[in-house]
Amino acid sequence: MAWRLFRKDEDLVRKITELRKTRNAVILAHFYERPEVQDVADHVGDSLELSRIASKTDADVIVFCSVRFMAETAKILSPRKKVLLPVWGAGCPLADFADAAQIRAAKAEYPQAAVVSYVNTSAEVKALSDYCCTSANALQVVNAVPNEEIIFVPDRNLGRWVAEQTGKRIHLWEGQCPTHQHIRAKDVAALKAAHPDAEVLVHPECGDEVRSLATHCLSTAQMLRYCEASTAKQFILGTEMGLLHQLNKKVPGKLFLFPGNGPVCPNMKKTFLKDVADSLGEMKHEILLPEDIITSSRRALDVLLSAVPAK
Ligand code: CIZ
Repeated sequence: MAWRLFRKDEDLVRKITELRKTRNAVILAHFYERPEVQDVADHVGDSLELSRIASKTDADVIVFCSVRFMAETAKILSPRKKVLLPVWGAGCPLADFADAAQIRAAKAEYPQAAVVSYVNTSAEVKALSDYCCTSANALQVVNAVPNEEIIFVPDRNLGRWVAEQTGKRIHLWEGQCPTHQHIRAKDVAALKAAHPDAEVLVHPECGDEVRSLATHCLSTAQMLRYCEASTAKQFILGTEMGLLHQLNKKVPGKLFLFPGNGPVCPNMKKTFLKDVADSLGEMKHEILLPEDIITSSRRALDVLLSAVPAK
C-alpha cells in the first residue's frame, strides 16, 4: 500500500520543519524507521553513515530517529552537539546481550584475544573494545586485526559468518537480533520457488540456514546499492521491512519481496512523527555520555572509520 500522510501528520511535518530551523537541527532516520519518519528526515541510512554525516554538519542538534546505541554512536562522533533520541524506550535487544562487566570477564578469560564489537553495542561496551565493526566491514576489520584470536560481540550469526570467511579463531557471543533470527529459511525458500529469477540478499544477522540460501550476504546500505546497480528485476530481501521505503524510492520498477509477513523490528517502529516534534520542541531525550567513555569508544570507532570510506 502506498504511504500517505493524514492531515494531522501534515501539521506535524510543518511543525518539525519549523523547529528544525529554529533549533538548527539535523534529523536522521535509520532505514528501519517508519516511512513518514524517513520522509521528514534530512538523511536516511545506516547508523554509522548517518552519524558520520551528522558530525560533518554545522547543526547544533542531532535528532536521531533510531534506537539508543545508534544515537550514542552519533554522540561519540559529535560530542559537542546535542543528540536527541525521540523515544527513550527505543532500545536494541541485540545490544543488550553485552554489558561492560561481561566484556571484562571475557577479556580475563581470553587475555590473548582482541575484542571486536559490532556497532550494535552500548557506548560502554565500545569503550572496552579494541575495534568496532559494522556488518558492511566486519570481514575487513577482522582480517586487519593482528590477533589470531578474537572475542566477537554480540551477534552470534554475524560472528559465525566472519569466522567462516576469515578462518580466525573467534569466541562467539550469545547475542542475536530477534528480528533477523526469526526470518525462516522455509519462507525464503518458498519465495525462491515462486520467483526463481530473484536474487536473494540477506543480512549477516540472519541464521545460517537463511544465509545458505542467499546470493549475497550484505548490510542494509549495501543491499540498497546492490539493487540499484544490479540488472536483476526481482529481489528477495532477508532484513527488516523498513528498507522497502527507500528501495521503492531509489529503485523504482523493481520487485522487492520480504519473507513471511515481513520482518519488523518493534523498537524501530516506536518513533512516530509526534515523537520527533516533541523531541525537538522540548529538547528531549538527550544522550549524555561520560567523557572517558566518549574518548575510549571513539578510539575503537576510529579504526572502523578509517576502514570504511566515506561516501
Ligand atoms: O548499523 C546499522 O545501521 C545496522 C544495524 C544495520 C546495517 O546493516 O546497516
